[in-house]
Amino acid sequence: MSHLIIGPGAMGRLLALRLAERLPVTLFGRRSLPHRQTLTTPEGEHHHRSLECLTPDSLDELDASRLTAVHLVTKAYSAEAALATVAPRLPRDTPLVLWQNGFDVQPRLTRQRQGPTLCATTTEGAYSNGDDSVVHAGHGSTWIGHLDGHHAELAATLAETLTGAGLPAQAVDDIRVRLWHKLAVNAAINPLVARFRVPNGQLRDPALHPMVDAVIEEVEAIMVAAAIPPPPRGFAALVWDVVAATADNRASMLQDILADRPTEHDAILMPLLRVARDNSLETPHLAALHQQLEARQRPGRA
Ligand code: KPL
Repeated sequence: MSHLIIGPGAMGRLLALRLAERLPVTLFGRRSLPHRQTLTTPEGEHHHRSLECLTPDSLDELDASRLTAVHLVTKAYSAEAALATVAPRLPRDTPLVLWQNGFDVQPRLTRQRQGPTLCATTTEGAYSNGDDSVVHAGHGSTWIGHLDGHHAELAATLAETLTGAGLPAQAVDDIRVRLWHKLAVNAAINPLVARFRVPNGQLRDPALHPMVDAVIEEVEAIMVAAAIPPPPRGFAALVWDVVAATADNRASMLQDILADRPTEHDAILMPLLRVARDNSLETPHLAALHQQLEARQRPGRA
């Protein structure tokens, strides 16, 4: 039995290379990648492995009848298009795991798909070091589950598989809450570091700290309206803990801006702005951040 990873970015390749130490794995992406890939571990070891890498042109080679699970590890904005390329070849009951940031594709695909659809969220750190090399920058944890708590056995099996492959994972029945907590962290950190082009830790500077606090305040009110329970020490502690733990990191949205790629601002900010609108909450800071990121992506932008 094998796993298909759709999306050969840093996280997709980390997943593929870790799983490939124990199971057959196929990687699918829009463009071809070298089959021979190197994974550098957080301990500085280099693991070399050959992966089956398919593109839309070679998709006929996929043996979908043997798939245990498909992992969709693309950016949120390209998830549905990437899945649509492969979906016609998959048995309808193939389990799918969604690894996207935000809370956009998850409810839609969970509703639309016939097969079991789980969501995962992770704190594993990885970055790409060229087309044939990925660096596992730091160990983290992964949580996996169905938005309505279904398919507990499947979530447990997949968590066990990931853990066995060196990515400690836990099956949970509250993945919806965990995704919203991650969304709160991403909303407070990503747009601001992208706007000011600074590493996460610089948000602690006196000039930027109040801006983060203002966003957190809006997010807190939205979470109350959305009936999302706060994390044990509250949203502010959660955000500032992540800022401290990832102080030297360039957040994913800043990396997207620097590489002139689209950003995930819709997937991260729109779920919050929708709850705010539906509950008549004033969220000037979140709205302004969304507007700035949206303007950057419109044709003819400055
Ligand atoms: O998830 C992240 C991201 O970069 O998208 C954070 C937590 C902000 C770490 O950089």
